[in-house]
Amino acid sequence: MAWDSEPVIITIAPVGAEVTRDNHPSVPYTPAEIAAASLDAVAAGASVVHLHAREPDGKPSGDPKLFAEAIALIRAKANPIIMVSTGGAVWMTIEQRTLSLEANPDMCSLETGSMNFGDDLFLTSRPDSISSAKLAYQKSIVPEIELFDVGHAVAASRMLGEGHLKGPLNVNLVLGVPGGIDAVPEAIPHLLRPLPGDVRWAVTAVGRHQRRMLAVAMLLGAYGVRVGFEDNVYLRKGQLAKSNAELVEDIAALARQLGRQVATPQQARSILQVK
Ligand code: KMH
Ligand code: ZN
Repeated sequence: MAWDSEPVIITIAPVGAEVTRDNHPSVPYTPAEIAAASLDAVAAGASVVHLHAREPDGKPSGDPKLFAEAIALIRAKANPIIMVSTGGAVWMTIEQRTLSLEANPDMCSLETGSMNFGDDLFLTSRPDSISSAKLAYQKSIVPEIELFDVGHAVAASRMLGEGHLKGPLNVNLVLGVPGGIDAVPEAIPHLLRPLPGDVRWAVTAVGRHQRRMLAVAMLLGAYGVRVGFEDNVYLRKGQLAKSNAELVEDIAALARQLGRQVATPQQARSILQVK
């Protein structure tokens, strides 16, 4: 398939588990704030929303009620694909991380291995990964595999061969997390090498690497790219983005300049085979 034959799917990750209001004063915490930031981002061109939940004081949470509240507010006004995180925060147990699957999302992120994550350990054992995938499929939730390093791609390929994952795989190459693969163009083919040819791949890059690596990804034919405060709060060097939506507007404009159309939620559902 030609690199530009399909519109690019923009995922908005409005809040992760690490970013705080010390990094950006508008990091959304409550379900209402997360939903509002997501809806603005969808209006700007995002077609997938990758969600984490926070307590009102900003502490990361696995509480499915918080996820469900944000999801209901988003679905009341728009129809993006809703993806919940099962990566959660580094200190959460796998049980806490997978509670989000109870909130009836369309998709979920899924880890297939462990790593250093900054100064912390981010642990996902193979049995935990297999049981999380099983739980997602039982609930008809489509996983997106988060590949922070090449061993995660090898592990995903093995899980696919064993039937623990269903093809075609959706993967997100996460570049530049300290402890994972670095954010360089060469990382992309390196992460894809262990995977089958029909894999659908998207790219996330953290911090200052975001815009460059997403441009490379779009030119190489990635199905999707991700922006949002979870990964980066800057529009340009030294210039904070006004909002999550501004990051989406910027990457959507870049996509068009590079010759890629931007997918609508309906097109994203058809490309990713999500009902
Ligand atoms: N917060 C990171 C430790 C995911 O959403 O699946 C994990 C993470 C990945 O954010
Ligand atoms: Zn996440």
